[in-house]
Amino acid sequence: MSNNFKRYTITSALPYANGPIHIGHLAGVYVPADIYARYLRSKNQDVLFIGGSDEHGVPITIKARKEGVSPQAIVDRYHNIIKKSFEEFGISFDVYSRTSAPVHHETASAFFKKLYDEGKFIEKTSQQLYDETAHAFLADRYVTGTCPYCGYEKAYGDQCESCGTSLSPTELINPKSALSGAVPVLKETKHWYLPLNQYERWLKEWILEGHKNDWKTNVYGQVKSWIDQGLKPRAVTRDLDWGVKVPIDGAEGKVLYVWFDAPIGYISASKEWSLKTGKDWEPYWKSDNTKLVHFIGKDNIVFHCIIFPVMLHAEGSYLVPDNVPANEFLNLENDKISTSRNWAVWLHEYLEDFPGKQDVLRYVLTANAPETKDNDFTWKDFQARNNNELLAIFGNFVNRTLVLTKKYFDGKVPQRNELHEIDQATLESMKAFPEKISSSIELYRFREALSELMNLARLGNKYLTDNEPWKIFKTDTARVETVLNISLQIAANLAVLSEPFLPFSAAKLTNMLKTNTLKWNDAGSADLLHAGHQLGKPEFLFEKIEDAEVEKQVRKLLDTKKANEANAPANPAKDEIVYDDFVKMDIRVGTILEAEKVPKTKKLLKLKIDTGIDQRTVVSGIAGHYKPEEIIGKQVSVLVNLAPRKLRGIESQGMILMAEDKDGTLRFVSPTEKVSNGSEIK
Ligand code: B3M
Ligand code: ZN
Repeated sequence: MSNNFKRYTITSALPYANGPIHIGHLAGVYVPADIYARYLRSKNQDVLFIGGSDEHGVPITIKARKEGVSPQAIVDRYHNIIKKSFEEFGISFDVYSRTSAPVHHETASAFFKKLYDEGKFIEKTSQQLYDETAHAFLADRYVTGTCPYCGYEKAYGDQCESCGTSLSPTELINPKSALSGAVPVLKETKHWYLPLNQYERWLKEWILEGHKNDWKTNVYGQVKSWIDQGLKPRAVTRDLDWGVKVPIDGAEGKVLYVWFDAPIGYISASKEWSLKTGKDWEPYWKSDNTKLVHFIGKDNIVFHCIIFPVMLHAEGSYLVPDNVPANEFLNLENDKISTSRNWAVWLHEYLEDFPGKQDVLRYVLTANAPETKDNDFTWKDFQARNNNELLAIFGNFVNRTLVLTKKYFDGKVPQRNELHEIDQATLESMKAFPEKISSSIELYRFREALSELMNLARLGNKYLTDNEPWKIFKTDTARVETVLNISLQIAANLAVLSEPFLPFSAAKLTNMLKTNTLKWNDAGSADLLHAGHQLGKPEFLFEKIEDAEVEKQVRKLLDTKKANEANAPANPAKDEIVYDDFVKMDIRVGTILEAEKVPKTKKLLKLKIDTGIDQRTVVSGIAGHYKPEEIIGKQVSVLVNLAPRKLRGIESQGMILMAEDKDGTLRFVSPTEKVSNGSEIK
């Protein structure tokens, strides 16, 4: 570890307490943060790992309105669900707080008041969007509209989730109130703004110069484009009633903007920790020899790399982050994870369906972490990684080593006798792993670090398999003693080095080896277990995941998709037309006489249709919906005056009208009773 930091403050994005945690949150933020915290503790570093619920903000009040309950009821429900699921999943926070706590309201309003008293804000009266039906100003997610930068039609008033641009509500095109659906009007109101533009030079110096080599490119790139676009003053108050009240006269009915108050939640959580432990929180936020690291998802970069650091710098007594290793997004079965569409694997449900398998999910989410680009989680891959990696390599190696030691030496570590070349080479390789894994973790490359850990398990597995101690026990017991001694040293190294990634399995292995005092700096040694040391009872670290278990999960997602489609609103009507536009189309009833697949295509059928006018060929993209043999004789609606066009070399003279259902299924549009071919559809 090449630095002189005396302590580490690790923050993880405070999840909105308006829903449970899903695998996207874990992969993006909480598993990497936990690996980093556990690793540093194993290196005997002084760590403060902070978590908590973000309980203000419009997403919560919108949910409360929808359910007809108070925002406090919403946050109480989800704060407890989230906190419990983190605990069960082994996210080892030193404190897990919440921004509705009094300590946070005190801390956040004092922070605001200090900046206000020192004149760090700009006070501005402006026209804001107002919903006259709901009698409410429309801040942030209370208003949606089209993003002026990328055209995304469901952008929020404070941020476009599609291109990440932070917005102000009046920038939205065709804004619509999320409260009443009304088109908002403009109404005068006063707010306080953080003049980010005044800190441009400082930000350029601190980040663009100071961190161009050690911040991840996805983070550095987004920050640079933000600064290059030119920073503008940012409103830090809102006309809302749920949040931290603005602590100055003339601000009745106003609260701190959630993204002003939430990051201060890290500080108030530290104060809460301080009250519980008696330790002083200030060095973790104010001493130069503290390393502050924010773990977040990419949609939070601007708040953690620009806005919150400007707040801390403007306040004057705080550190700014040494690094913000934001991850990209994790998708699920090739679709964006979405709370509103329930397209997610919820942590609390995972823990119910896969009890005791926290480490399997930690492993898969780290191995597939979206560290530099969005990545995908599939249940097939989850099963494969468990069965082919954790079970077949790590688990198999450990189990064979322990079972053989029990069988041959009554569970006592045998002595090491004369070393063969393979023994020396193996021990040499083993020695290098702590540093390999360490250096990847220090660079926040947790996927890389994990694959190195698995390489150590592979080394042990190969060493044991190549030496086949079970074949030579009777003829060369001394050799078996050496082979198992070395295998046990590798197992003991795995117990230490796997702890940050697989804490539950590491604890089990540590218990089997009876090595609970070992820490990171002990790893690499070939003498972690001395001859004669009594081991515990061997037990399985992992078990096979059967097809049925993952098929159940995939079915659950497909049912969700179907339910979404069933509830999805029909597409909005197209622009209005006049009667003359309609009468141009000549639609007739026809009967399908012949049908065959178009070779080398999956979608096309070639049909021969009696239109009552003539018999003609029409090529139609319905092969995925109808079998040729099942549609002969069916009556269909045919647009007969559509200009002919060639499809895969076949001239199609018209088009069959199809009804496309929400799930994409295509169905003929046919008369309910038989009519003559050529009947006009009007
Ligand atoms: N509540 C999480 C999000 O944007 C947000 C993070 C706050 S960290 C201070 O989903
Ligand atoms: Zn956009």
